[in-house]
Amino acid sequence: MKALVIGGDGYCGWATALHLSNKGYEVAILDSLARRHWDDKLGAQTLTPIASIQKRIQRWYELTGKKIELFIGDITNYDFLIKACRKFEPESIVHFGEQRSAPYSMIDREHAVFTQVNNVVGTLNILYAIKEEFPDSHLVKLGTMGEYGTPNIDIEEGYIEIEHNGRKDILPYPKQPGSFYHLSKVHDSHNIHFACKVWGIRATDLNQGIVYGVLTEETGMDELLINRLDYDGVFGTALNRFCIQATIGHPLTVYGSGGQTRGLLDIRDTVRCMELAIANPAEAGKFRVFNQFTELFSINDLAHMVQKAGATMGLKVEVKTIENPRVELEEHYFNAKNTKLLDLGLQPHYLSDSLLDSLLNFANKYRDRVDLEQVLPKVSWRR
Ligand code: NAD
Ligand code: USQ
Repeated sequence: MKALVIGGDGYCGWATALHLSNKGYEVAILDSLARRHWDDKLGAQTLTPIASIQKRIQRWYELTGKKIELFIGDITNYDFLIKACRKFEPESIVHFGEQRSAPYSMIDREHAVFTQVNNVVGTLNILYAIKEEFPDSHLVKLGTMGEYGTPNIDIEEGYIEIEHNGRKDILPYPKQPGSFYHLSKVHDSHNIHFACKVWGIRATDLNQGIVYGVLTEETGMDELLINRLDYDGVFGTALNRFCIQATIGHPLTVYGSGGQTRGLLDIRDTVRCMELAIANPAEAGKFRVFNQFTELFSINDLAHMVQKAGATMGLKVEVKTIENPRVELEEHYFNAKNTKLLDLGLQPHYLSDSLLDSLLNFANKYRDRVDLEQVLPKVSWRR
């Protein structure tokens, strides 16, 4: 089976490309390398030193004898995308290739417009490439749990049965996203759903929660294969940031009251979910939605778990509440379903078991690379 991993130089994409290659898939990576450029412009670097994509792929080949083809270019350029697809002839298209930071999308008008054009146009081009020349290939697209927002009812997997004025229907679950980035994912979902309906495309939308950790079986094989670990106020996500803050003695930055609750998963489960989605493709014409997370935690839960795990390493970790730069509910109901991937065979890693191995130990090893200027948030939703 041939899998094209779009965004394969990024955090989830790199780990997934290696995992699929290890499992015997023929893999190609397509990436514009834009993320490295955005980091440079922000003056922020991943905590772990990552090699060039060419060196990473070469090292993988030396270690395993498995080849990964590379296409460098931007999927908003249809001509480039279709040529890469013609050359590789993918059976699965795994799409991670988007601007994925909520704060980045809220910097100003320019970044909001860029995020939505990059994400929505890129996905639309993929849908056209599938429709025009690869109608049987399966699109596996990364969505986000943040598409749903924080409604005061249970969150289903993509669809909800609604009874209204005596009639019933199963409809897309209502969306209340919290940033222009999260909104771009909602727009993608609508476009994919429509394309499935009118062209008979097969697609799976994986509404992923917040991913944590550095280590997978494959990225842990060699220092040159190491994955990125972002800790800055723009691309760093809550738990990854907390672990790095803990190792440098910076108080953990809980935004607001810390009652915000989210779905989370270990990067080792991300790669396994991708494998499961590809191995069990959606039917033609079907827009399938899975919620991809393994556990629910509030931000306060995460901070206290890091504090506790830090203590076992001799770290004295302080938790500090700072003014919330975002506009979001800080105390709310949150109960989301996540049974579809478990039914396909996912066996989750649990945070309580992996906090040290997959995160705090890495954070500690590379802590000299932390740029203190990047730790506090600078982007505000209100400005
Ligand atoms: P990342 O920034 O590390 O990787 C994204 C990659 O896509 C980068 O290498 C970038 O260069 C590439 N890219 C972006 N736009 C492109 C374009 N137009 N053409 C070609 N390549 C392009 O992000 P990530 O954390 O790996 O996230 C991957 C996907 O998973 C995103 O769609 C994101 O929304 C989703 N996701 C991530 C998380 C998380 O916690 N990291 C959680 C839920 C969902
Ligand atoms: N938060 C803190 N302190 C921090 C950083 C974040 O309290 O130092 C809070 C935020 O206010 C928010 C929550 O933690 O309430 C999550 O923020 P985050 O930056 O960890 O995650 P988010 O912005 O939602 O985005 C990340 C990924 C995105 C993905 C999303 C999944 O960057 O690509 O779509 O997680 S989800 O959160 O389920 O929508």
